[in-house]
Amino acid sequence: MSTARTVSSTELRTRFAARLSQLYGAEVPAYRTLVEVSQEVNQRVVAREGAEAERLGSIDRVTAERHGAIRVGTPRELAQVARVFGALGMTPCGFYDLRDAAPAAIPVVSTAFRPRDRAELAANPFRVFTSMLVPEDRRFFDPDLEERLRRFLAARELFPAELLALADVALEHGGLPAADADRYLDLAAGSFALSTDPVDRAWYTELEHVSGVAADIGGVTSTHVNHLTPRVLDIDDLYTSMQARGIEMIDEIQGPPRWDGPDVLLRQTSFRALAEPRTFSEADGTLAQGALRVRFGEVEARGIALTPAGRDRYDELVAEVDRRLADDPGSRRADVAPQVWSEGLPATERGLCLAGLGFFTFRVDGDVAAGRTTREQGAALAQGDLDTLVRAGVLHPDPIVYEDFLPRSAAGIFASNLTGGGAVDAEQGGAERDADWMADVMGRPVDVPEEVYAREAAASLRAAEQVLGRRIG
Ligand code: OOG
Ligand code: NI
Repeated sequence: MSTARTVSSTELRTRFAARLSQLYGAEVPAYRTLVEVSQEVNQRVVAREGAEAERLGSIDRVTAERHGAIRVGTPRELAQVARVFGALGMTPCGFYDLRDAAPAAIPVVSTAFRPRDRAELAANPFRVFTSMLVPEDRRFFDPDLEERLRRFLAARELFPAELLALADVALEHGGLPAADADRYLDLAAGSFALSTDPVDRAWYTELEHVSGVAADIGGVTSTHVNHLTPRVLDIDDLYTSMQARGIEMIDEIQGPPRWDGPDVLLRQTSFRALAEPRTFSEADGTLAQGALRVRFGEVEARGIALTPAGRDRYDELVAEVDRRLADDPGSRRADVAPQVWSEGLPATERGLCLAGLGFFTFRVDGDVAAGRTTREQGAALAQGDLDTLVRAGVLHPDPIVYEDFLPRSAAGIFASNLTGGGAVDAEQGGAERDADWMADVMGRPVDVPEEVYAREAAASLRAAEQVLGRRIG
């Protein structure tokens, strides 16, 4: 009997994430070490903290969790990527402009494809940070180079037509028949493998003078996974454990510091990009062996999503840390940052919630739901506002994990892994690119991360109102 079983988008995503992990592990053996050490770290944290360790995600989710990064050259390619990942239940979320990101400008704009809903994230949280080159940007490319880049990019096909056709079927039906699913996964994973095609040395080098990322995108005829990032529960432990295995890490952990308060947003670090053998075609037509250093091993720890007010506070703290470091050149970031943070951010989850700085969902207390309220809780219910209900223990806040990215960290990781910064002409104008432009190119909306979190918080309050039988003000 033939089986007409359908493989859902969710299952396709799970299988694709596993395939990509296999592929990247075969291509970059140090990634396997990173995954191994990540798992050791996570087990240590669970042993040390018990249930607390799973507060920001079950250990099963965290163990399976990866984000990939890819880079494409044109709006057409980006629109194709949207179909390939759309088939896996991943939609664009967030717009990141890295062209003027400190500390290193990169000629790309980016979004992340990810499952939007909590349940889908829990089933498999795989996401892909996707950057697109902006050859029109005069700060990086002159008209002549832009023209040659466009011609080069227009002549390549990143994805086979069969893959795109299957993607459209999956998008329409929410999955694929089993045999098509296998084919889809083969073609999709194959599209992100490192190509063995010769790299035109002169062309690659010319682009590299502008930006290493420009060369990685526009200097080759295919795309590839740039990195595949596991999630850890203790990134400081990971960092020292990797060093202990003799793997060279970038200088710092990017993002928020280690401090005594709650983990927020995203902390990331990576091992240095490795020299990978590649074949080059030389000006005289001969082939030569060489190496490129473009792929690295990133790892991340995730914390609580911040509200726009929390995000403003975060940006202020980042600026304040930089200011103090500049004022006192002898000081160390690892000392200054925790100090600045403890002055500027509540030291508890509940404090973060009550200050309106973090995103939380709200759960009605079990006793209250069963009709057993204390006097204080009764008074809080009569008053009905969120703060009072939380303070009285009628509602328990649960943190919403930050599922997105941080441009500053992204640029920091880029920068730490590039040799030679490239040349940016700050006098020249940049091409207008924003989330609407990107949505237009892809023919689908780009979600605003903070709106996704706010909707989730609001939905939990509506559910709590149902339980309590009254409105929460
Ligand atoms: C993407 C860098 C951004 C992250 O985790 O912030 C990123 C790239 O190198 O192409 O992946
Ligand atoms: Ni990344």
